[in-house]
Amino acid sequence: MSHQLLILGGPHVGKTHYVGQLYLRLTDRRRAPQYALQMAAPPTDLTAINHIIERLREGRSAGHTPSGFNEEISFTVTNLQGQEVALTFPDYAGEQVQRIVNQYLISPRWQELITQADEWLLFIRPDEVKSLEDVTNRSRSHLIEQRPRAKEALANGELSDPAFYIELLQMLRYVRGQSALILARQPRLTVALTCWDTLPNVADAPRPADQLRSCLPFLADFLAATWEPNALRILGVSSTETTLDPDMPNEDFVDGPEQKGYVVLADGTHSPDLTLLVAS
Ligand SMILES: Nc1nc2c(ncn2[C@@H]2O[C@H](COP(=O)(O)OP(=O)(O)OP(=O)(O)O)[C@@H](O)[C@H]2O)c(=O)[nH]1
Ligand SMILES: [Mg+2]
Repeated sequence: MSHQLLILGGPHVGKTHYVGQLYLRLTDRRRAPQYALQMAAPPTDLTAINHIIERLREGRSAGHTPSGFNEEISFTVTNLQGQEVALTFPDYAGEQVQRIVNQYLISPRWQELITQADEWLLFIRPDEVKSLEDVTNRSRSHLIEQRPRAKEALANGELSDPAFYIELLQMLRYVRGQSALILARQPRLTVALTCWDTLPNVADAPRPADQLRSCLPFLADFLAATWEPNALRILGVSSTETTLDPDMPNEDFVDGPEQKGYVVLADGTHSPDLTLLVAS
């Protein structure tokens, strides 16, 4: 069995830090045996993750993935049933995904990745969702006061965040040759709400599905209407548990970045097992 997973997300949503922390979890000899996935064949080429691993070990954040980077990290893991799962993470600059939506262009490699994957892991960073208010998230009575902002967005050809994610998912399904009228069963979709530690209202809304509904209600409705419930997961993740500085080392990380980070499960409980985001 080969599970192919594609990480999707715009710029600055936490893709690279997650992949770095996942790698460190899988290679942590002491704790790795307790995780849902174990490394079976480590990546042969560490070029794409060397930089992020180095930075995490120093307790510093890494920068933006350069636009022409496009490295892929591939490794094989086994799940608790002993089945092998091949994970391929393309580490690309998030602008590439924005370009898919803004320019309606998909490179042959992206087309291949989108079509071959049996799971899409869509990273959304709620604390950076812009509140461009429109009829999808506010009642019409509020629209008068929002007119200047809406005018500016229109002039810039700017899509609101819910429109961006819905358009992206519709385009990806189209590229796979799927009709928008049929409930999506394949690929499985995992929406990961990233940088969970930055969210102010988790005490009131501890479940990731509720957070999605509060920050992107239009997208939450779209997913409920278009994805088979069994093929849809909405989870949260904090890869670093805190906001790291690019220059000032965080002393806690120097003792082991693999001890930081958690996944927020559907019921709102936290697990230190970062592999749960990619485990089937
Ligand atoms: N507070 C907090 N910050 C995080 C977390 N994960 C990532 N960040 C920060 O978010 C920013 C973006 O993270 P990246 O992993 O570089 O994001 P990316 O999606 O790879 O971004 P691009 O390479 O620009 O597409 C960085 O400044 C990270 O330090 C987290 O779990 N919590
Ligand atoms: Mg990156």
